[in-house]
Amino acid sequence: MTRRFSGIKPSGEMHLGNYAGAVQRWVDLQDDSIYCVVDLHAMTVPYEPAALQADSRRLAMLLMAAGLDPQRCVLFVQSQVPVVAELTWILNCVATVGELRRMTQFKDKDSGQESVSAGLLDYPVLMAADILLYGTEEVPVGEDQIQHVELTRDLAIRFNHRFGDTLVVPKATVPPVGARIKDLQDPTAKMSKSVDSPQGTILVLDEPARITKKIKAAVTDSDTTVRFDTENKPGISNLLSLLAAATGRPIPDLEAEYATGGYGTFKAAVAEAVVDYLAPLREQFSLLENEPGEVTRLLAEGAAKADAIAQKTITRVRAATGLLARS
Ligand code: ATP
Ligand code: LTN
Repeated sequence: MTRRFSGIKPSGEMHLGNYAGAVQRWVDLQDDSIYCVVDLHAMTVPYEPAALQADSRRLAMLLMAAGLDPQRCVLFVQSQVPVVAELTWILNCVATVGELRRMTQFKDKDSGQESVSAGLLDYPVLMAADILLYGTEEVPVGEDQIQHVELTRDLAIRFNHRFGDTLVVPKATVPPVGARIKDLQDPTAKMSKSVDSPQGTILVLDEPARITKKIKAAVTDSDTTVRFDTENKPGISNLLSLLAAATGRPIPDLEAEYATGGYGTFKAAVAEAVVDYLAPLREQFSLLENEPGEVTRLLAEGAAKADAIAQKTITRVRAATGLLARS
C-alpha cells in the first residue's frame, strides 16, 4: 500500500472547488491515507482564535460527512499532534532563507504587505514536517502546491545526505487538468476561500435555493451554444466542469446533450445536479452536528493514531541529528 498524506486549511468554509477538486479524491483514496486539518498553517495570517477552533472542528466534520471514514484512514487536526512543531524546528535548520523566499505562494502573499509573520515564510517547512513525519510516499495536492512538495523532497534528500538515510522522499500527485473549479462571477479566477466573492463561490453547505440562485446568476457570454472552450467561453466551460464533477459524466457527452437547448435550460440542469451532488454531504453533516461528543472522540482517536506514527519518525530524527534521547 502507498502511504498518502494531505492537508486542508481551516480558513473559511469548504467550497465546491475544494470538494470536487480535492476532497472527493481523498475519499476515493482513503485506505492507508492520512488527512489533516492544518490549523497551525491557518495561524500564519491574521485570524480570530475562537473562529479557528470552531472552523477546525467544522472542517473535520465536513471531511467525515464527505465520506472520510475514521475506520479506514487517519483523520486528525494538525495541532493535536504537537511533535510536528519539533520536526519543523529541526527542518528549519536544514532549509535556507533563500529557498523559502523563492516560494511563489510566499511572494504572492508577502507582496504589498507592510509586514508578514515569520510563520508565513516558514509555512512550507511546516508543510514539509507534516509530510515527512508520517513517512509519506504520495501527496495528493492541487497544482499550486507542487512547489512546496518539491521543496519537501529537497529537504528530505538534504537531511538524508547530512544525517544518514532517515526520511522517506515523497512525491506529489496532481489531479488531471480541468479539475480546477472557477469563480462563478469571474470564471478566469479559481473558486477560492480567501477571495471575497460570495456570489461566485458555492459553499458545500449552502441551501439548495442559494446554490440555484448563484448558478443561475453565473457569468456566461452573449453566444448561445454550450461548448467547452476555456479560452473563449470560460463561464460556460466552468459550468460544464461543474456538471461533469457533479454527475461523473464526461464533458463531450454533456456538450452533446445541452449544445442547443439554450443557457437557461443548461443552467437549470447544472443547478439541479449540484444540489443533488451536495445533498448527502449536508445530510451527514447535520447528523454529526447532533453528536459533538462523538466528533471529539473520533478526532482524539485520529490524533492518537497519527501520533504513534510520528513518534517513530521523531525518535529516528532525534538520534540522527545528535539530540539526546528523551528519558
Ligand atoms: P484559498 O482559496 O485560501 O487559496 P483553497 O480554497 O485553495 O484556499 P486549501 O485549503 O488551500 O483551500 O486547499 C485545499 C485543497 O483544495 C487543495 O488541494 C487545493 O488544490 C484544492 N482546491 C482549492 N480550490 C480549488 C478549486 N477552485 N478547484 C479545484 N480544487 C481546488
Ligand atoms: N499548503 C496546503 C495545505 C497543506 C498540505 C500539507 C497539503 C498543509 N500541509 C501537507 C499536503 C500535505 C494548501 O494550501 N493546500
